[in-house]
Amino acid sequence: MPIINTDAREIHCKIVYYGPKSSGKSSSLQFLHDRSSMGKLTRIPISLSEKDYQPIHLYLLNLGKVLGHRFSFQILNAPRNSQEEDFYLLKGADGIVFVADSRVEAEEQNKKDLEELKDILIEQGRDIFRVPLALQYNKRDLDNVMDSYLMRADLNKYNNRDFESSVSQGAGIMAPFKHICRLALTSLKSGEFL
Ligand SMILES: Nc1nc2c(ncn2[C@@H]2O[C@H](COP(=O)(O)OP(=O)(O)OP(=O)(O)O)[C@@H](O)[C@H]2O)c(=O)[nH]1
Ligand SMILES: [Mg+2]
Repeated sequence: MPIINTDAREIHCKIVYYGPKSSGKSSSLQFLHDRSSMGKLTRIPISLSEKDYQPIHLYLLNLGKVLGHRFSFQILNAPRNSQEEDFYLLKGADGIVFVADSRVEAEEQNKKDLEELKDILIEQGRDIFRVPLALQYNKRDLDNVMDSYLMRADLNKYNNRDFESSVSQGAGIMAPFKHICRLALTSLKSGEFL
């Protein structure tokens, strides 16, 4: 749910990059950061004091005024550690990009992690069919990848838009990001979360 501060006239939406270990979540965000014009997508370093916790990657995208409020997206990603950490990462997400690993050997992990995402959302009282979600099939540059129609059969169970990407080739990363931002804005404008 977006954080709306009516006094300060500010809205913050939360976008989470989620998916199996090593699928390319951090690389995707780093790519977006490197490509963002005039440093609009700012990386905020966060260090957590607990030594067992991995740092969360947080980026901020300020979009200027939307609905008369200063508007920003908070884009988060964290290495996969435990369901408990995933729970807090996903809490209140206004949009999720599920980054899948296209390699054949990652098939079961992709399916398992999508299932876990659904279960976490259920625990949070949310329905995966209604949460803005985009699928990004990453690492398409590698030789041993699944056909994308098979990945779609495995993973696109909730009627979401899906995208092929390769961070190594700098292809297909911007489209799912723009799509999820658009979906989050649409839910906000439709008043679903207000
Ligand atoms: N060939 C290829 N390698 C990629 C691609 N995207 C990421 N990688 C590599 O895959 C490895 C893991 O990428 P990360 O971005 O760290 O993956 P992650 O999803 O953030 O992983 P965790 O934080 O551990 O869950 C790195 O060595 C990347 O360089 C891609 O599209 N193609
Ligand atoms: Mg990472």
